[in-house]
Amino acid sequence: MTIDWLHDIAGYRHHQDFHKARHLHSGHGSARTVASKGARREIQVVRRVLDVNEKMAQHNRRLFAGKGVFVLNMMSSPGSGKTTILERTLAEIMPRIPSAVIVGDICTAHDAQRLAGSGAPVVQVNTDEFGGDCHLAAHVIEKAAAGIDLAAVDLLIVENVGNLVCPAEFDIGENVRVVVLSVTEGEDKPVKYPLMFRQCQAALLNKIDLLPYLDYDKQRAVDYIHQVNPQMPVFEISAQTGQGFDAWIRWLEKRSGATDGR
Ligand SMILES: Nc1nc2c(ncn2[C@@H]2O[C@H](COP(=O)(O)OP(=O)(O)O)[C@@H](O)[C@H]2O)c(=O)[nH]1
Ligand SMILES: [Mg+2]
Repeated sequence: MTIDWLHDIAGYRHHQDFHKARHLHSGHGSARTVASKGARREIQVVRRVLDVNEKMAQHNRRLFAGKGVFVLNMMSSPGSGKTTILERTLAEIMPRIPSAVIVGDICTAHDAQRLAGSGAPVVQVNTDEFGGDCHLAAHVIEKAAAGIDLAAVDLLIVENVGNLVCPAEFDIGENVRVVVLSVTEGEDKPVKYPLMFRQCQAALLNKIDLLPYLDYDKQRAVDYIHQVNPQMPVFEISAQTGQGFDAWIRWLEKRSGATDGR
């Protein structure tokens, strides 16, 4: 069991460029008074950041494929239950499917400490060391993965920084993307943040154990998800009780090629 600390990623400027450009692009504050020529230049910065990231993501994809590692990128808003889902998921699949985790947060190693109990190697990325990024970019994943013995791993799970916006824009070289939506977040997040739901191949609707205590229209949430992504499988789960986990684990095993015929 190892927890590695990744604090020093030199020369990282994506966050500042990306967000500065985004804000100018959308006309925030004084940016409206900036000449359109300047705005065009800033938009190009966004493209460049994403182009560089895409190249790095392709590099990662080749690296992981070469080692026979399947990569899952799990995303959601903060607190929807990603770490709790992963604790239970790893308890179910380890050691049958040798797995490792990269977890991103702005500060603290709390999640790595929680996940280390699974026996999986865990690398914690703290993005406050390079600008407080609200997402994990491809080159961060490459550096974090260097701390993992990929030859000993079949499944690499990335718990992205809690955010329903930015992580969806950054390919990290993953094979599959999963979004978690918890029932305490309201039904309409899929239509408010459609890119995230469009970009993912499955949705986990978490905390369904709380439904009896909430005024929550589950069918409406599922309909909103399908309005954005009509084919998306939606797994209704409770990471607290384990309800719905069989179907989720079966899907994960099938997608990762690790199925044992269950
Ligand atoms: N009732 C209930 N609480 C949950 C469930 N999953 C997670 N939580 C709680 O939600 C909070 C945030 O969970 P965490 O896994 O840290 O979310 P993350 O920020 O997405 O990684 C914690 O207090 C968890 O105990 C669930 O299925 N049911
Ligand atoms: Mg977490």
